[in-house]
Amino acid sequence: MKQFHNFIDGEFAATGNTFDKRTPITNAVIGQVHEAGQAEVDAAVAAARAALKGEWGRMPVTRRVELLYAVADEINRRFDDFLAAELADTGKPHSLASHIDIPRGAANFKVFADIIKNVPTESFEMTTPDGGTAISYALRSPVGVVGVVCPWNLPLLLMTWKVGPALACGNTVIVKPSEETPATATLLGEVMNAVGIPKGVYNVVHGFGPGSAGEYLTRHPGVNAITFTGETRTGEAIMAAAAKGVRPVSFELGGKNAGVVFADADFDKAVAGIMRSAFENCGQVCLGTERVYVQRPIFDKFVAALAAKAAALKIGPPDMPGVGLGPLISAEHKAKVLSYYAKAKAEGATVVTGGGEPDMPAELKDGHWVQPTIWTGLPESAAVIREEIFGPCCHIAPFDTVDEAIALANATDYGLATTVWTQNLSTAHRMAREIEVGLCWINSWFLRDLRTAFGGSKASGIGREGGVHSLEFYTELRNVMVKL
Ligand code: NAD
Ligand code: 6OD
Repeated sequence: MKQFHNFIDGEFAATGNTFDKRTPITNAVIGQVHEAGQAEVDAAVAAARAALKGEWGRMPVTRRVELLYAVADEINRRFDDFLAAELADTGKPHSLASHIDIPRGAANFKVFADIIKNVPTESFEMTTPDGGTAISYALRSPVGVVGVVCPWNLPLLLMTWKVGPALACGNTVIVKPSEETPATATLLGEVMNAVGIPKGVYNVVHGFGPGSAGEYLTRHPGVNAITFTGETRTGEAIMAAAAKGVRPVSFELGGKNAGVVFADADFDKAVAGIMRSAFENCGQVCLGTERVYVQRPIFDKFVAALAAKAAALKIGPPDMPGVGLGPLISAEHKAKVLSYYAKAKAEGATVVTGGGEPDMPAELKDGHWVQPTIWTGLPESAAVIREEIFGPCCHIAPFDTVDEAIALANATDYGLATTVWTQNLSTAHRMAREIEVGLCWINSWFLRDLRTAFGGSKASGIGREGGVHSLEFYTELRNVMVKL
């Protein structure tokens, strides 16, 4: 049985307390996770603080950059190990993890190594009141020990998206992976040791949120800043914890994103794009579109085309040939998604396709499978249109005008992302300006350039990470004024 140990001060450490890790493919127990208590979190914080004062804290940026490149190269060298770990933890299709999750795990180190090496700080010359000259310049220093609290949907991608810039900026980190997906954060500890990242720079504590490692870490006074990806409600709890000591937070939270398809869109590309945005990763992507609005002249044709593709998705384990839909992450999450499937029916939805559980072969019966589901006919007040489900489902409604599409897209407390499909430039730019989101994709979805700002508006987050924007969170600027 695999053991998922905490990784503290460069050592893998067992604890007396373990919980089962089950694979969503069959619900079988595949490992034991060693839950960190207060003592382990204290030890991780002490190690991370000590590392700031040691070799890591004194290391020239050029050496740090070399080490981060080495981390990326080692992830690529151990690509198959990371892939196997991610597939066992999440059950997602092999093609998805091998094209997106694992490559991004490596890219997230390289891109921020390049940025820290190349981005200058500001400098100003001024005339002083006595007619002399002064020059001011800015120094960037690390914020210190960063707590990194992660979700389960893209475990390696989202964890390294924060660890990469945090380390590039000279911080030390303590990662709290989701209790559902402990594997790749643990494996990354082996990579850190292999390439010579000093002890205490990268630490991992396993466990849950409240009353466990998540709460102990975010409440810890030795943690200087907290970066978190997960549910908006969890963000509220972490923000309350961070208030003690007035510690900064960076939050990437939930969404209830709209996909908007205009009648002039390239029809096939729009159908393919919305297929991805609604069903990729079994709908467990914060950027996904559970609300789709289609302009009336193509509404019926679009619903029929999307439904045909959704119904044809092959449901199964990661290595099944042609698989397009894996399982949901857990029995608990499956129950939540199915409860929304029931609510949609109760509220009078037309179930265009899906709406329940698929018939799976005996050996997979206990996995967390649900059907890809499309509804129409609900009022905007319906629960499945208002609340984040995080499953492979969407409601499709017709609209007539650009104004109406904007109003519908904005009628939510969230503001993470949108995907707009049109060939009319004016419409595209107007939508981009008027939809209240952090991320607007035109004729694309989840197309990423890591130099750009990433984050959500409204209840979908606080702050932006990505490119130079990550430096704003992971460093402190000190202004130095020199009177000549
Ligand atoms: P979650 O909020 O339940 O858990 C995320 C992490 O927080 C886990 O590690 C969990 O153990 C920890 N946690 C929970 N309660 C805590 C507490 N009180 N104190 C400290 N830590 C605590 O989220 P999830 O279910 O793992 O992930 C799905 C959610 O994440 C969805 O809402 C999704 O939209 C969101 N998400 C957002 C983004 C984004 O970029 N905006 C990306 C991915 C996922
Ligand atoms: O691509 C990224 O950098 C990112 N943070 C993606 C988030 C996906 C949410 O599920």
